[in-house]
Amino acid sequence: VIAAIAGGVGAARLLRGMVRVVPTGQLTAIVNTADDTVFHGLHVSPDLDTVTYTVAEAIDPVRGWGLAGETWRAMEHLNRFAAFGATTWFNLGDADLATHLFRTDRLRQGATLTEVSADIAAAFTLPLHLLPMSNDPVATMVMTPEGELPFQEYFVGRHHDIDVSGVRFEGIETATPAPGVIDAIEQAETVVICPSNPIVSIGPVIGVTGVRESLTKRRDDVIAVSPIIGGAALKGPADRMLRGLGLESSALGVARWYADFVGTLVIDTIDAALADGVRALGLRCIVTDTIMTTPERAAELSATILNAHA
Ligand code: FO1
Repeated sequence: VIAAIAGGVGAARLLRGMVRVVPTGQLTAIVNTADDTVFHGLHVSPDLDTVTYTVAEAIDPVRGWGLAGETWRAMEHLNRFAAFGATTWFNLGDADLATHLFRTDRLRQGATLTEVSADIAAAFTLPLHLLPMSNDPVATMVMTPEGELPFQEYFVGRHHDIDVSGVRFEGIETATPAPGVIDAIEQAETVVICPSNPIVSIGPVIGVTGVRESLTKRRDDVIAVSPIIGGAALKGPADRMLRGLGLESSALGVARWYADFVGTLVIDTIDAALADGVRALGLRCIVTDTIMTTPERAAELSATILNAHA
């Protein structure tokens, strides 16, 4: 059994490969929910949906979020209400709306996010267990020169094109792990930390009560993939965020950030020169191609990760 700690696009691409090398039902993805928010009264869970749609081969390949072949009629009509305060900067496609209607309705009826996520995963016939990190609300808040912004206002509203000097996760102190999260970590042969933003994607999951401790106990069996390649993030603001928080934007910076609870770091061939520095921090280091241009490449990377630990 394998457990994976996941954020959005990078994690989703690795998981799409991992389901090709791990038998059905033997993989549990524990997904960040601190990006979750409410728009138009609908509960949006971007990372859960990005993982679901990607593993289901239903994701829009260009945007990296939302469904392929999407239409936007509801959003176009929403513009009529822009002058009356409707939120028009965050886009929910017509088909994506169905996921949001279902999730929101179920939550309002009293289902937990764990239950709804399992139903959505089943509806998309995902061959993995999809777990939110917590059923309690956690909200990433980003400190910028213009004050503190909720995560989606920073990421989508401001195109993450604004300096970040701090990050906090509202609600994290009291958030308990969703059912199955700690068990998955404790029982997995290998725990994989996906190549997601270490601060705002992996950070909240690690911050949920007990998660960091249970990883630290299994440190030898925890393998992380660096999301920083050649000093930069492939997608998103992870590199600028690390620097904004006074950390080094490199695979070595990631190694330092993860050293307490990660036993092995996978870094890209481009960063081969950093391997000795990673090892000097007391981590094992695997150097390989980590850029997942195709699902086949993601499957190869998954096999490398899992064999490294077998
Ligand atoms: N990202 C955007 O850049 N613009 C959007 O309008 C947008 C809408 C959206 C709707 C549903 C969803 O699941 C994700 C969506 N995303 C959008 C992506 C997402 O908000 C971010 O990429 C993640 O939160 C960062 O991991």
